[in-house]
Amino acid sequence: MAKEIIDGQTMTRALTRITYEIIERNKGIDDLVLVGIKTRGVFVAHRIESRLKQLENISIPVAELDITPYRDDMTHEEIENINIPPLDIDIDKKHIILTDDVLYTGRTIRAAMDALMKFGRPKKISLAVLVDRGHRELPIRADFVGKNIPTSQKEKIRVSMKEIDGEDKIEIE
Ligand code: 3GP
Ligand code: 5GP
Ligand code: MG
Repeated sequence: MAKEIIDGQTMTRALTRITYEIIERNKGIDDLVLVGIKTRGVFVAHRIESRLKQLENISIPVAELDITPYRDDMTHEEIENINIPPLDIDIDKKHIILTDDVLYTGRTIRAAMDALMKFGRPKKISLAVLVDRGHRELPIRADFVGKNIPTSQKEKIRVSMKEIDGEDKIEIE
């Protein structure tokens, strides 16, 4: 049984707020780069990018990080040792904003940061997520959070986004 906790309009507002927070906390947006973690983290990145264009008329690059193609079949140990394909943009001296749909244990973000460090030397890495569901197993936190949704380990957050699911909503099941 799934219960809707965030509708499309609320998701849109949360992404707009995150975009304003990014603008506020970055005096120079020049060296910003958005890196979305596949799959839905990439859509989160593109939505922030298009709002930045609307609100401030600035264009920043968006790259995709393919960390978890078969994540559901992997153990945490395997996740920490996978080979991640390189990005198609230069991240040296850039301020990277990593984006994902759901933050849970933090292991995916750790793997993402390890990969980024191998690809170059970013000036700074920040993290933006649509949902923080708690249960961290590493000292990782998000700088920008759409909504904190406390969950039990057994619960699952189902994120739907227009780009692949036809509508925007977040459910808990
Ligand atoms: P995403 O690629 O858009 O993030 O991991 C594959 C998909 O399964 C993810 O989509 C995610 O939304 C969904 N998912 C739901 N619950 C879980 C979970 O507990 N762990 C992982 N890894 N994925 C989950
Ligand atoms: P972590 O590595 O922090 O445990 O998990 C983060 C990744 O796993 C995210 O990319 C996210 O897609 C997925 N994930 C973990 N828990 C959930 C959940 O409850 N719902 C969804 N949609 N994704 C989850
Ligand atoms: Mg994800």
